[in-house]
Amino acid sequence: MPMTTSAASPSVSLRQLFDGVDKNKDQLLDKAEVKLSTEQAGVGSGFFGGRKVNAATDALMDAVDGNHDGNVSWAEYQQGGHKLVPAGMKLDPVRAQSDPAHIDAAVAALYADADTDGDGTLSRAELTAHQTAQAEQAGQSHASTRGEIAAALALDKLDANKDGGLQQPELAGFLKDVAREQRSAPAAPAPDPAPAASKPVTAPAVRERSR
Ligand SMILES: [Ca+2]
Ligand SMILES: [Ca+2]
Ligand SMILES: [Ca+2]
Repeated sequence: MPMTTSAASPSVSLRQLFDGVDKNKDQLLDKAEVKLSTEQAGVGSGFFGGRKVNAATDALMDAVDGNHDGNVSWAEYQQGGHKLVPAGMKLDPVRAQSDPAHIDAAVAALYADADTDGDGTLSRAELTAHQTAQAEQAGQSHASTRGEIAAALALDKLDANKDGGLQQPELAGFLKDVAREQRSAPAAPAPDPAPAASKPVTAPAVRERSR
């Protein structure tokens, strides 16, 4: 079992992440705030910087704005925080809520895959390469851009000790906090009561067997 030696919190909490984006402190993240936070993470460098920022902003809003009203509430962030995890993690958000060891295992598996020099830290290059490969495997367009953006955001937001790399306790601690918040989140609002077009339930065809 790894020893914990540092007294300071080794990881960022979901609440800290939310508060960092909520510049006007109205307890809602609007698109402009998410965009600013994305720019500040360094996503906007390079020739297509503006487009990258817009794409990343849309993706982030889409992931966590549960009711799609253009604002992300703290409750939505609590419920959707698990969607902010690096791509390719074998993390079951339901299991994570009751099983911290599941989170540790998922983080260890990610590092086994992505920490190619094995120093226990995901560097920007390692994160970019891993996230790019994940996007490629998922058949997504602009995989290398997606990889760069994911790495920039992860390092800007989750690098609690500000050493420029992501250590396992930084990621595992954050994910455990995400799981805690999801567990304590108010239930998602009930879906629209309009009846969904119900598919006729067809009984499996009974095959008569004559003997
Ligand atoms: Ca706000
Ligand atoms: Ca490394
Ligand atoms: Ca770090």
